[in-house]
Amino acid sequence: MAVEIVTVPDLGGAESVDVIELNLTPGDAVGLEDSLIVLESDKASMDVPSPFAGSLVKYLVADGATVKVGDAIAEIETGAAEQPAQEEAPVEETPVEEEEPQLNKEPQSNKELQPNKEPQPAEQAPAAKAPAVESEQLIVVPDIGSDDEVDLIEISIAIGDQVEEGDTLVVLESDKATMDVPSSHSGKVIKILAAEGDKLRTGSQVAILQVSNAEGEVTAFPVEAAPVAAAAKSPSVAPAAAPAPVKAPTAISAPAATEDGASADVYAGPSVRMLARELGVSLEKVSGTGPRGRIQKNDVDSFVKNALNNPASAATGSGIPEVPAVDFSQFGEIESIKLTKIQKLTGSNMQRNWLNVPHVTQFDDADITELEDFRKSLKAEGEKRGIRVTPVAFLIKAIAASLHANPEFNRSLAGDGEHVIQKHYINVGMAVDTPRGLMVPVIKDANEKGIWEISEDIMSLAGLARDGKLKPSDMQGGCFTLSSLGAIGGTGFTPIVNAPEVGILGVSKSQMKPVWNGSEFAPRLTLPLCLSYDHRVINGGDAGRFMTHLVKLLSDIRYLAL
Ligand code: CAO
Repeated sequence: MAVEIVTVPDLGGAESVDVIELNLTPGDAVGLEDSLIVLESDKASMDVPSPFAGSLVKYLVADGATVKVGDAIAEIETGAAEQPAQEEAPVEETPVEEEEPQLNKEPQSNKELQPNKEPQPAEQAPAAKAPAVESEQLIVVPDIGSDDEVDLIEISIAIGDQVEEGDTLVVLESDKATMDVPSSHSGKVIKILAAEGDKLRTGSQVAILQVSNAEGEVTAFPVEAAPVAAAAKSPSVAPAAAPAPVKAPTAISAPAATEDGASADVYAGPSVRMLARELGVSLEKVSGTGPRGRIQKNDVDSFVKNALNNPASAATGSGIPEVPAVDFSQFGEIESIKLTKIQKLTGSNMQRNWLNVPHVTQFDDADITELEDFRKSLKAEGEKRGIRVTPVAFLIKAIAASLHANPEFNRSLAGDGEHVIQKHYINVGMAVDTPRGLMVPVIKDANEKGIWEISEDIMSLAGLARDGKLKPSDMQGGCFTLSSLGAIGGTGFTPIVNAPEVGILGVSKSQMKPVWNGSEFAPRLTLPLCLSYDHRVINGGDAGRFMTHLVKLLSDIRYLAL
């Protein structure tokens, strides 16, 4: 028994292609040359035949993924102890749709997609488990919690390095976080299969290690499945002879633009791309309604209709004059500091939310004198448990209870503009101030957790955010956001709604204030609360009720137990 990994064969020049079909399900019998998956480039679709007979263990790519030459596709268990080396199986190409005139007009397109029939370098490793003491182990990106591609921003190893299981091999950066890719094995780095600036996803190849058989069930792997010519074109299969420098500075390249002006990352088939070209539509601006966000022809049609009906749509902010560029150096010494990816993304999200969402902010104070007494009384037990309880834990708990009592705040506008989506789960996002920028991890099912558990979540998520180690899944699924500047200061601010959520609570620093109790002024610890909401979904009455409920819970936390 051996498990073989099938990789994307030579695409004849196409740099990256979409996986549009997974033909089998794990456990299925696979015959030699059976089609495993269907790929689609800008110009044609292609079957990838299996170079092995056996049974499918699992796919290493998802339907809708973008792959390139050399990416791992699937694992196949070949019942035999000895298998022939993986050959470059010819790609069976079929034109995508008859309506695709480009294939007729441009016969060279077909040629581009012809499989490379050149014999492969003799360096291919035997595919069977090698009897030798040493064998080769492919390391791929583990599950990163989403199907999205992320940027490779740092290679932490060099050819010849000895790495231990768990050592960081490369660092990836998504829109929201950076992640270390740890080595799943100990061994010597003999090839690095990715380069800085590459876009990788779950299952993408990272490196090949030489490991000893003591490592366990290591299967020899055909290391030269990607032809050299294609490797030269695609940085993701950069030959090992050109190792990336260790700890090189972060370099994030913009996604490559295609001839239709759309990013190569856009998920759309050739006929849709052609339609977009004909209509002069940039596909990057079109939201896909197909499976996994695939852009379909009707999405392009709707985009055009919408653009015609709203020539200067306020919803997108178009028509707003740009802020003029100023040469500040004429006034004194200056320095240009590059924004981090997270800062850029936060900036564009803030602008999008500010322009799209009609904001109203409402203010109130909660009397947290007793809450603070209780919180301080937890200190000794907290030390024993290794948990620090701050007012933020009570705020999250009270927000969750207020969302439950006021479900309008747990809604989002549906994309069709005709519905609102009512969520029946309660996840609360928490803004965290980090050196790389603002991050918003999400405390899941906050309504079902107690103060200790919420405090643990706050500590771990804020720690991961500050270390740049949040996974995309840690930041997804929020229903409402808390932005606490309490430890920093201020008396109030107007937070921007984190759309498509419809509410956000800003919290400033608590202060002792004299409060009239009916007969005298008494010193009370008051916490300033600022609730911004999307006035399309929430009306003032809803907001008033939400805030009053929240204030009641914080001012008398016994209500939190009800
Ligand atoms: N008033 C007074 N003190 C407060 C307070 C408040 N509203 N909230 C917290 N504190 C105190 C705590 O009591 C604690 O002090 P003690 O240890 O003496 O009890 C201290 O501040 C803790 O601060 P912290 O920041 O370490 O922890 P936290 O749980 O209060 O907050 C977090 C966690 C992640 C919310 C916070 O660290 C943070 O990053 N806030 C910034 C959010 C932000 O940037 N918002 C703006 C987004 S829009 O640009």
